[in-house]
Formats: sequence, C-alpha cells, structure tokens
Amino acid sequence: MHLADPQHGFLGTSGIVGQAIPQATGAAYAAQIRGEGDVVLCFFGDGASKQGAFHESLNIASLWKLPIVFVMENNSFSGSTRTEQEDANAAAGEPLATKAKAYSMPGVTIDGGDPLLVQEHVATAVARARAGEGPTLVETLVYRLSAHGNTIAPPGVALTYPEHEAVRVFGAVEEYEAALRGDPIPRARARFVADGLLTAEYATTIATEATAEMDRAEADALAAPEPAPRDALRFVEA
Ligand SMILES: Cc1ncc(C[n+]2csc(CCOP(=O)(O)OP(=O)(O)O)c2C)c(N)n1
Repeated sequence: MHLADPQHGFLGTSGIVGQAIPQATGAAYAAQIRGEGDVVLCFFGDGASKQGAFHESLNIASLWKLPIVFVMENNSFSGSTRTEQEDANAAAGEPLATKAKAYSMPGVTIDGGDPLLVQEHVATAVARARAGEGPTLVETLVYRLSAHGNTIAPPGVALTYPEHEAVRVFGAVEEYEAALRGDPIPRARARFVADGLLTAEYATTIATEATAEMDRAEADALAAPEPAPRDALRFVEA
C-alpha cells in the first residue's frame, strides 16, 4: 500500500479501495494525447469493482478508446466478504468480467494462476489498446491464500487475522486447504520444469535469490532510523 515508482512508470497504489482506477484512466488519457504508444495496466481487486469510480472509468475509457487494460484480480474475497455476497454478477453465477459488456469493451475471465495464459490475454489486450481500439477488462481468478491484512506484519507484531477468512468466518477448511494445494507458484514451477522451459536448478536459484533479496529489504528497513516527526507532513498536499 502507498507505494510508487514514477520513474519506472509505476504511478502508485492506495489504501482507498478503487482509487487508482480513475487515476490510471487519466494516465491513459495523457498517454493517448502524447501518442508515444504507451499503454496503462491498471490492477485492482474484485471488491474495487463495486466502486462508482470503476464504472465511470470504464465508461470514459471505452468512449474515448483510451490505451488501458483493466486487470481485475478476483481472489474470491473482499476483506471478510465472499464475492458472491457483494457482487451481483457473482450472485447470479456469472463471471465478473460480464461488467465489460455494459461498457462495450471485451471482457475475459481466465485462470490468474497460469502465468502464460495471463501473458497471452494481457498481450492481446495491450496490442488492442496500442492500436487505438480501446480498453479490455481481464478478470484473473486467483484464490487469496493469506488472510486479509496478514502479509505485512513486521517481526514481533501479532498478525491481525491469524486465520484465513474461509476458515475463520465460513468454516470452509476443505476449500481453503484445496486452494493451498493449488498454490500457483509451485504449480507454475512444476509445469515450466516439466515442459523444459526451466531447469529445476535454475528454478531453485530464482527462489533463493528472491528470498535473499526480500531478507535484505526487510533487514534494511528494520535497521533504518525512525523518521523525524516533521517528515509526516512531507508530500501531504491537502
Ligand atoms: C473506499 C474504501 N472502502 C473500504 C475500505 C476497507 N477495505 C480495505 S481492503 C477492502 C477489501 C478490498 O477487496 P478487493 O478490492 O477485492 O481487494 P483484495 O484486498 O481482495 O485484493 C476493504 C473493503 C477501503 N480501504 N477503502
């Protein structure tokens, strides 16, 4: 949350659910005016698609044929709420990508745990956007394996929700355990090794290097001095 790296084209994230969708749409409008072939990728959750700003953004993006791909990560939960409890399409047994029809743009629902499939569909959407044909809504299905808000507790701080909502709220132990068994990372690794795209040794090297990088980042953050109280007001515009 609250991360940004504008130099690398990453304009930012926010704790306000759905807030980045109109900002990304504005960035796509800027890209269209500049005419340099840039395409915006906008990521958000299934819950965010219930925000009015989502609908306003899809409407104007389709109307003005803006170069943007809306990537909705449907992880089956919005906080402690199941998707079918908060989404009319899900409650009717339809995919959430159905929402694309209302704004006359292509909408696809795919296995978000299959990186090659995601790459294929997003590349098609990017090519369409770059050709001036407008946006696409890509719904990627990937079950959330961690409890909401669990992943960012530093050492020594208790996890807010030690147990996943599927278990804690709905008592769906089997569902959650099946999701754990379908973890996309080992699934992709096994497939890439079986298909000869990756050797087992190189897959292990990637994992080891990624873990070491994360460990370094954590150690650096914990060793960094506390910010001065006046820094709390830096970059605060309102
Ligand atoms: C405008 C707004 N309303 C409510 C919240 C509280 N909230 C934080 S996360 C969350 C659920 C978001 O669900 P989803 O968009 O599916 O994203 P996920 O966390 O599942 O990736 C909610 C309701 C918020 N941060 N912002």
